[in-house]
Amino acid sequence: MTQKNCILVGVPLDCGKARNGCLMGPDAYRTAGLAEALEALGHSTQDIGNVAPDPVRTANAGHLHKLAENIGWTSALQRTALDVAQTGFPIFMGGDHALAAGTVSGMAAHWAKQDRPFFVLWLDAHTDIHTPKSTASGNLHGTPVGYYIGRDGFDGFPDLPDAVDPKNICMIGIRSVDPAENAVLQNLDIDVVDMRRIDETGIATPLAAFLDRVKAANGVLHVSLDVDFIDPLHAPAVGTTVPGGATEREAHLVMEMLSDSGLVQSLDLVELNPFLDDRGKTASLMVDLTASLMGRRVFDRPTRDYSS
Ligand code: 6HN
Ligand code: MN
Ligand code: MN
Ligand code: MN
Repeated sequence: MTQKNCILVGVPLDCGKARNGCLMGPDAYRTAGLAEALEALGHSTQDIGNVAPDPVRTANAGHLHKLAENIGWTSALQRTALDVAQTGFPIFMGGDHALAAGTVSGMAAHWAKQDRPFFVLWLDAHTDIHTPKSTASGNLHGTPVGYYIGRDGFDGFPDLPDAVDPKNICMIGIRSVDPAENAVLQNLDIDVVDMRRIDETGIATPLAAFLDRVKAANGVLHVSLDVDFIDPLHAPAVGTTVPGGATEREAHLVMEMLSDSGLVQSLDLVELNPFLDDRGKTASLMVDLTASLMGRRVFDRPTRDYSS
């Protein structure tokens, strides 16, 4: 992989759900040696510290958990993404998945200005496509996809500069979908690769097909990696564990194929709750997966062509 200027952005956002702890995520990545791992691969790194949310007051949150704080983070992160994307490869160290409303919409706006088609790979047990109106839990970390594709119901949130086309989204690892999410997904062209499909075809086949589409469109790719994509056996430090997830090797293979593709331009690391970790093993795994994405290899082997 070509050498990148990695911009590490700390996002101690913890308001997307009730259980606290994701605010410690950025420091857990620092402690686990994310910058050092990237530098060992020849990349330059710049840790710009932690972002803070814009101050927002909103009445009428209803059953929504910390609505105003979520809105303040979305505007601050949209701005930050637009800003840092100009100088390097942003790595957003979360923070819970509510941060993706700001990071993904900001990256989409950045690439729209360059006239490049923008694609998203969503690695998660969940589809996170609720709106503030459809969420039953009231937890806004279940809504970022709904926001950045431009669904209605995000009253009070910043206007969406450039919506992401659902056709340009692939979700892999899916195994927990709420009824309202299932209903809206029936009418959208998002490629939802659930665990059953991974069992049936292996994880490389649907990923290779998606990467071919990105390449054919001369597109760029943002990756949003939720800790719960991985099986809780390997990655226990997350509040929303769902059994039956990707194995450690499946997760590495995804990252290695992404690295080979050269298409990825930005990354979210989300939902790490260090308070729930087992001697830092989840934080370390997330750092190792990022290293695989950024070019780390166990062995110099010829690149395999997965296209059919
Ligand atoms: N995540 N669908 C559930 C809800 O509360 O809306 C879970 C959301 C999980 C959020 O994966 O980042
Ligand atoms: Mn909270
Ligand atoms: Mn998620
Ligand atoms: Mn999830």
